[in-house]
Amino acid sequence: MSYQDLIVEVHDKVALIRLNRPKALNALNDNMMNELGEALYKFDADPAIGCIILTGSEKAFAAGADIAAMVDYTYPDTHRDNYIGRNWEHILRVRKPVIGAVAGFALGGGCELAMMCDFLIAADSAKFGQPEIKVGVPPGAGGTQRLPRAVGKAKAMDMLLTARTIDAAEAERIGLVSRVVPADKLIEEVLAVGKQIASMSTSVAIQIKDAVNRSFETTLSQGVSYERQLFQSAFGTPSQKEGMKAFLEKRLPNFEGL
Ligand code: CO8
Repeated sequence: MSYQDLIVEVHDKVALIRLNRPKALNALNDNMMNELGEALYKFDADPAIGCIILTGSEKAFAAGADIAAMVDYTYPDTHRDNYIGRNWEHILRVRKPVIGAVAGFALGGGCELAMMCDFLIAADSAKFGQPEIKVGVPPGAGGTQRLPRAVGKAKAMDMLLTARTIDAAEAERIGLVSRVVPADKLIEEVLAVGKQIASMSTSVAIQIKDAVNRSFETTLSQGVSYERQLFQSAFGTPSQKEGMKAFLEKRLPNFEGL
């Protein structure tokens, strides 16, 4: 399948989706978000894929929602068309792991989209920010909700209210990204992480992702209870049999198709 605003590649069991509107620093428009949903659902349903990477260009992951497309919107337009809600959150329905690989700008809706990934690996060139206040709007794709959950209230308020941009080192220090790598090694490093994840049981990866995401929505005791059910049910799966037998037989496990 070919796309207008995405470039899509497959590397072994890892799908790499690149946002591709270079002239607008990957500003996120309707077509791109629709295509992103299509690509994500296609790879999520593909048994040959175990991990998905979402990235942009060297200059920008995405510099925000497309301001030129939004400037003349009215409230009746945004409300009637369910702006943002209709096509920005496909990524949240993907069951397989999604890694965000961020180089350059991840601003506004770009930072919000990045935060919808399961975790982020940043190039040392990455810059994160929620500058919506400078263009006269609050964030609309989860910035006021996911940023404080990721980095705490103080840093989130600071970023959201001042519109300041933080660099990759600060993003790693405050827990917004899990690792920082040299910009020229970003894709190579993230592909290696994706392949590591895809080499293990995809079913178990899906369960882990589901349980971690639940921890943000439930009480501790409900979350632990859910995890325990997953753990106990694992003893009815081929992943558990293969993984534990391989350990005792001192060989590498073969999780192919699991
Ligand atoms: N929307 C549309 N076009 C953009 C955007 C954007 N968000 N960002 C950059 N561009 C365009 C520029 O207009 C410019 O186009 P042209 O060459 O035709 O003039 C081109 O990309 C290159 O940009 P610059 O010349 O500005 O490049 P610089 O390197 O000088 O600056 C910056 C880079 C700092 C990233 C600068 O472009 C900038 O500040 N961009 C806007 C950042 C911003 O405010 N983002 C938040 C947007 S609002 C938002 O995301 C709301 C999210 C709500 C949820 C989602 C709703 C759908």
